[in-house]
Amino acid sequence: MKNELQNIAKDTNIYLKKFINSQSNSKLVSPMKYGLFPGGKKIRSKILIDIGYIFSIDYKTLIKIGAAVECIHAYSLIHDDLPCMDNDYLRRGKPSTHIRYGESTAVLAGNSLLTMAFEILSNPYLDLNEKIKISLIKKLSECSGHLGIAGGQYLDLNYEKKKISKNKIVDMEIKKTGKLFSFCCAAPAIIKRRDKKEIMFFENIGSKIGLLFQIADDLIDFRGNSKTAGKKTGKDHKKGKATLVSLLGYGDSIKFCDRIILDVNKNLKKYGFASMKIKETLNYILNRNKWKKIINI
Ligand code: GRG
Repeated sequence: MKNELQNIAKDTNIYLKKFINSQSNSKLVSPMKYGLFPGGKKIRSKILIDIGYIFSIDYKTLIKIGAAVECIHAYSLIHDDLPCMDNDYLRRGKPSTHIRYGESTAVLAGNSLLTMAFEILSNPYLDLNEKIKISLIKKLSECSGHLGIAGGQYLDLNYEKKKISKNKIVDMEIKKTGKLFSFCCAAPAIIKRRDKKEIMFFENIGSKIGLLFQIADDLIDFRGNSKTAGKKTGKDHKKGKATLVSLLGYGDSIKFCDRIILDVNKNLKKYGFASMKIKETLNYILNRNKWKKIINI
């Protein structure tokens, strides 16, 4: 699992570097690369590849689509760290992009990564039918906008220091984090021109996996140490963030995650052996030993 994730990260980074280097240079290339490399688990690309496996989709095609997803993800991290958002100075074990390059440059580098995602999806080197490419672009823009990541981030900031219900936190976390995972799970079904119902089915699976991933991330913040996490921890509590971990506590959050995994596995049962890879990834996300190592318990 770890080797596979490392290979996916390596292949995604090679493609992203090749893509950026094929363009003319500009002053924003350096902060864009700083936000993209090195680091980043590429878990979203892994999920895309796992679901792509169910549909027998070519690995290289998935790597290119994953590269687009990683651009949006890196953009969200750069903006998330800004003083007007979560105001974090450390990301992936190094100073955040705005600390290294200044705020205005970080905003513009983030914006450029957002548009680069769509440059990648519309590029002729992505060997897919034009209609499929438009459907992918439509889905990724929907997942990123006011009903997806941006809308979720708005709620996350708005809920600070307030008493927020479990359903509202789940909705916020699905938008902020889950929607990008939804795209990763729906993209293979879109590529294979499956019907709307099946695409929705996979989007739903993605939302659940994203929620699981966000809770795991919150658990690291709750009990993790900054050095191993590569970012400042304990900040959710200080900022009064509304998270499922702060509402349910550590033990019930783990139980909540276990239920998500059971539910996703049950849903994917009909895809038989081909769903084995995604099942492994879910266990990796909530691997007790991994948490033990990260949070030093
Ligand atoms: C990106 C469309 C868009 C809008 C910007 C700033 C913002 C609005 C959204 C922030 C969303 C955000 C930061 C969600 C948190 C998701 C999360 C758990 C991040 C950590 O992901 P990892 O662990 O990071 O995969 P690495 O470093 O491994 O890539």
